[in-house]
Amino acid sequence: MQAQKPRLYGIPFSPWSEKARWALDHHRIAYEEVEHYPIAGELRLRILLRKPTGRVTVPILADHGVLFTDSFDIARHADDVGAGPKLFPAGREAEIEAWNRRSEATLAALRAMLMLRLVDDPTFAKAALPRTTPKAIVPLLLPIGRRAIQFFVTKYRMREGAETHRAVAEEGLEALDKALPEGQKYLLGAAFSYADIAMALALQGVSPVDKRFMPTGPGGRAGWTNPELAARYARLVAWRDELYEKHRRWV
Ligand SMILES: N[C@@H](CCC(=O)N[C@@H](CS)C(=O)NCC(=O)O)C(=O)O
Repeated sequence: MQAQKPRLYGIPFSPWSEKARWALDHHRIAYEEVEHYPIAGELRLRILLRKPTGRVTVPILADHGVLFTDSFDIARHADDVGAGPKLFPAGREAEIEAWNRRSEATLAALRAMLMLRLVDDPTFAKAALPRTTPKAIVPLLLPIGRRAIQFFVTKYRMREGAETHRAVAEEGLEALDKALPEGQKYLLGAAFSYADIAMALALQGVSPVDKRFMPTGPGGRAGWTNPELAARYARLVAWRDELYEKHRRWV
């Protein structure tokens, strides 16, 4: 009998889910993907995690009865069981953890900037409705789409510290810029590691990666691009693109 594959609950266009997918694919781990739909899928996650209250997020990896509920933990697990070169080289764990914290803060700030910009945009409200919604009733359901986005804005407390998101995002990008002097390919120096994956994905809200690698979410390229930051950090976007071309394998 074939052993059951691990299941990855995730959102195809979410940078957090992509971090987990990249680590699993790097290690050639076979898994089954289960698409999570924000809001509509919340109850299923609560049942899976047996967590009736508090915040639930994806990615989640269910591997033979063990649940890994954060992209970082999924990547560590992939490194423990996988076949590819280590993404967490011995002795560098603390450094990688610090880059991951920076990636989280930068991404959360960029996501908040993006959503607060689009919360009143009717096209974005439309994208929050299930893809199968009959065209004729879309206009009637737009207020629900809008409420769904507002729920998301509240869930991640995006309005709190609305003035600081930009500074937080810039701090993360500046740190990355300093850590990668001209010609340096990897954050830890000689080898590709999870620090590179974490920070490459932090750029998803500056300028999304080519759609060969992952889809761009609701709002499209224009919505996900921050033109000013993309121009200022063009060198980092180019670094990210090169990293993808060289290291993003998929199964
Ligand atoms: N620290 C977590 C953060 C995950 C996170 O923020 N996930 C968001 C990504 S947009 C999510 O689950 N959104 C869908 C939802 O809230 O329903 C991780 O790295 O896994």
